[in-house]
Amino acid sequence: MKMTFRWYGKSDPIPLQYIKQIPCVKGVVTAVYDTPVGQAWEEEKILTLRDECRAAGLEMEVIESVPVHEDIKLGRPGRDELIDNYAKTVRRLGKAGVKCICYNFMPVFDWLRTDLKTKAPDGSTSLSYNHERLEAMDKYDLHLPGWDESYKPEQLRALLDAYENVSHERLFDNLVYFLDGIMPACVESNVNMAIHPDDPPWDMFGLPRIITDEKSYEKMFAAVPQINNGITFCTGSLGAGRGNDLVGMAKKYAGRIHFAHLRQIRYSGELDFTEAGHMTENGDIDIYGVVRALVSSGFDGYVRPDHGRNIWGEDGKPGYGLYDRALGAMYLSGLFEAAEKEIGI
Ligand code: DNO
Repeated sequence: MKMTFRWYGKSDPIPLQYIKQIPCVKGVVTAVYDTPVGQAWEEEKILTLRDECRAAGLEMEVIESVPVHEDIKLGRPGRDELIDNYAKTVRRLGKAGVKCICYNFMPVFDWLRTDLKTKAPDGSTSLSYNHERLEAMDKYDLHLPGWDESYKPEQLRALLDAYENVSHERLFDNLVYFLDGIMPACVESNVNMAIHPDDPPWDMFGLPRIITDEKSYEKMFAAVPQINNGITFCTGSLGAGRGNDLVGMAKKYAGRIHFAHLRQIRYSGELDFTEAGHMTENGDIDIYGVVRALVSSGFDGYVRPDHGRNIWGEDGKPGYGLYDRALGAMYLSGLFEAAEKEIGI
């Protein structure tokens, strides 16, 4: 296991040096942020970023994310060129020492929450999701917390309309087409793809979501069996789906889990949840059980803490402040050390 920490590049208020000071952290998870989605990342930008991390004593072996262009998800005619560009980025990243790329295949939106500052009795704040509130929103006029309104209203409308005819099956076929297109580059460059589950793991605003549970993984691995086609095991995202047996999945997919986002949530309704401190006792996800299952099943990937609360007066980027994620990283490392010693690794 290698412990990592997400870093948003130069605009991140958390300096690399602070990250280096967290005793267990070996590397950062970052990205080239200024290249439009769909274009290949320039080699020079990748190397500059890597060297900046290395100068701070940190590896850059994981990228999160190389975003997938909507035209690939929609299966539009221009997709082949976009997939070629993606493959180019994969090759360049591999050459720079990157081993794992986290990405997602969620239409239009990435993760969604309805509140970014839900206050706990101890004064800390965290992200939360309320399904009724989400359902009450107008999908054409969205102001979602945490969602950088990257689309102009007309663009959003056109995009949402374009998905009207995209069923779950079609979206899945488009994922397979994409993966088939980039797998040769991944195999050659020794880069593992790690798809992030849909967050939360159910359809949103009528948009299909396809990476939600064990069935999705079975289907995806059957269609694209190469080991370079793997997953980001995000306990918070998958855990929001009450039917998901996370300990069982950690065991079953340990060899396919190239990256693990280990975080905690507490259920507040059938489809509602609030994010919490990382410890098992802080919420409803059996973090200890997941770590034990990963270790005993031979997991050898990257790990990062995820979505920290705001504590100690910090007013950090939602989910990505320093303090609580640092606590999470240390807690998780302790669990891994104990599990590994117990099993004799
Ligand atoms: C949220 C993150 C996601 C993740 C992407 C991967 O905090 O886990 O935004 O980076 O879905 O592409």
